[in-house]
Amino acid sequence: MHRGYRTMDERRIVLLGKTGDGKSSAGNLILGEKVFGTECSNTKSINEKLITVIDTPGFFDTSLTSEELNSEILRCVTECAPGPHAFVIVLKVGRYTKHEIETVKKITESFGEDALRYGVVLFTFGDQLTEGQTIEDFVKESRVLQQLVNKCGGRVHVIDNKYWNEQQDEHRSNRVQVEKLLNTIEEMVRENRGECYTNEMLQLVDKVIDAECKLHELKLHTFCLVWKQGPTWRKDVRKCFGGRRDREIWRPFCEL
Ligand SMILES: Nc1nc2c(ncn2[C@@H]2O[C@H](COP(=O)(O)OP(=O)(O)O)[C@@H](O)[C@H]2O)c(=O)[nH]1
Ligand SMILES: [Mg+2]
Repeated sequence: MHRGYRTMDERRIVLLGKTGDGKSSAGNLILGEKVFGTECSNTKSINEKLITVIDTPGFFDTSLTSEELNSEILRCVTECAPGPHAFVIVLKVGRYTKHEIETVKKITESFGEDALRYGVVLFTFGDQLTEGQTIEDFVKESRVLQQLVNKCGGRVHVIDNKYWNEQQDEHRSNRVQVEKLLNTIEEMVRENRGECYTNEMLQLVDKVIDAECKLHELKLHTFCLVWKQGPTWRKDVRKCFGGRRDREIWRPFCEL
């Protein structure tokens, strides 16, 4: 929950794609630190903006039922309520097979075609591009890929997590490419007038988180008031709530 940071300019980025295509590695690269692997989301301040990256398991490539898939998605997107500013679709440079087409189809089925208004395609394994080939050239070779990139407003970038970390050539440098990716996201946020992608489920999650935060603040406030009243009050309050240990909400009062 990052409610406390809400006053700062925040960008929430969700990484989507197949297992093994480099989502977690791309997340680490964007945040400049090895955080993904075990974690689901992480936030760093970059260029005076809070960048939250939400990594996802490869739920689009498993045999989950649509109900299970939705609950997995819900678990992950809870981290970015009321919604992400960017869906980064991570794909490997290589053959765009039926499997990849299926993955992209599942993304649009789960979030709606509208999600691509917030979409950026990020290719990994960039070192597999042939000499002098740009990512735009590579995309042009496949009609389906070109269609996907077009639907994402032409937004496409490429990194290579293994070979481009020390490269000086700006086309083959992760540092330069991540900078470009973040600039593209900024431009997209401007085009979308600062709005993030949202849907009913995300809005509901947002409301629950807000309610939890308010409840927490209220409990803290009441707890401080009782504490200030001195030992007699504390004893009485403890007596009053002592038998209600079953509910988490009363626990601070039991320990007064
Ligand atoms: N050569 C190369 N290997 C990569 C690249 N990105 C990820 N990998 C490797 O591919 C494997 C899967 O990467 P990971 O980030 O865990 O993929 P995820 O399952 O989508 O999160 C790991 O062994 C990575 O080191 C890349 O751009 N180039
Ligand atoms: Mg991963």
